[in-house]
Amino acid sequence: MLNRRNFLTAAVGVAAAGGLAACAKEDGGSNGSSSGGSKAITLGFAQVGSESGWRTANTDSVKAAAKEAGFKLQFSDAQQKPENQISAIRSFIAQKVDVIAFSPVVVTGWDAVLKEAQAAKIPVVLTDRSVDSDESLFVTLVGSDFTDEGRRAAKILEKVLEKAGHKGKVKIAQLEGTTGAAPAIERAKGFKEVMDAEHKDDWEIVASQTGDFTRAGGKQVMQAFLQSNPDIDVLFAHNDDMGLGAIQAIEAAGKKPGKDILIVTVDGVKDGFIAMSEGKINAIVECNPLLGPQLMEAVKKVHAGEKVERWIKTEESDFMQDQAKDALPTRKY
Ligand code: GYE
Repeated sequence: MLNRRNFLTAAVGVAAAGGLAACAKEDGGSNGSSSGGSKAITLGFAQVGSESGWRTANTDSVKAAAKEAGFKLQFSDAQQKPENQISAIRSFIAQKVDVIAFSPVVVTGWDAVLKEAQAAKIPVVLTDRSVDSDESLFVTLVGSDFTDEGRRAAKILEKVLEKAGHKGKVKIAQLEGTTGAAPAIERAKGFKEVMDAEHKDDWEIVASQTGDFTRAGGKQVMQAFLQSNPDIDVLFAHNDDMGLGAIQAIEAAGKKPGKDILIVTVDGVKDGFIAMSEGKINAIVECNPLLGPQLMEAVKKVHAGEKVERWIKTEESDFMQDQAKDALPTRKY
């Protein structure tokens, strides 16, 4: 995974990867027509699935931006299964696409297939989620800093607790994303970092389990949490969808989401903002899914053998409940 510490080492990899992209170009890598003019870039994109509102917005953004850029897009939906993504990438290699982009479901298990892409001289661009593999195996990552999102969630929770006038111990339940996925690992890590540094004596995570980033998962796990820990003060959900599922479970248990249990989520999709404007979510840490334009820009450069940054990040904000109503009409996803 990328972090500031290994950024320099990563920068060295860029030169090599840039050379690789240039090779792919010279080889004529594309399977497009032989009309002689500039051929459309063929991009193979292996998406995670359709587990959340965030993912739907991300898929729409990728498809629209590829069209806008004039690329031929080979799109595959892995239904949250890494093995489906591996098959999709192998098929992109067999088709000799120009560039492969993918959002890895989990961080591990990619070395073999990434080496196959490298051997075929097809550059790989990661988007949204990162991998644990050697950084020479991909050119860049277009996506958010999930560790920072976890930190931001903890910092905004301080404000939420203050606003609610909560004093003393804070019992926190955490709904984790898909086990082994970069956003699940890193959001938990960032949150814990702030908690350990600043709230060691008053905050405690009393329950933490995966809800697989889905609404159904969030509802089911929250039901179990409420049974084993009826005195939860706070829910930190790694995405809005799990938070929305949990809200149903909280209401079914006769409690008021946003009051009896304070809720902080990540993403900022429209349904999350609606729940926040209804007082059911207290704060949202935004994670921008509209990565399409930046991704296509990176793909274009990589294909042309130009240098790109190792990590292309997006602008994000945090929202408290009292900002929800004003922000809702201008939300783009
Ligand atoms: O937060 C969640 C989605 O990888 C950032 O995946 C993405 C996460 C997002 O399912 O809603």
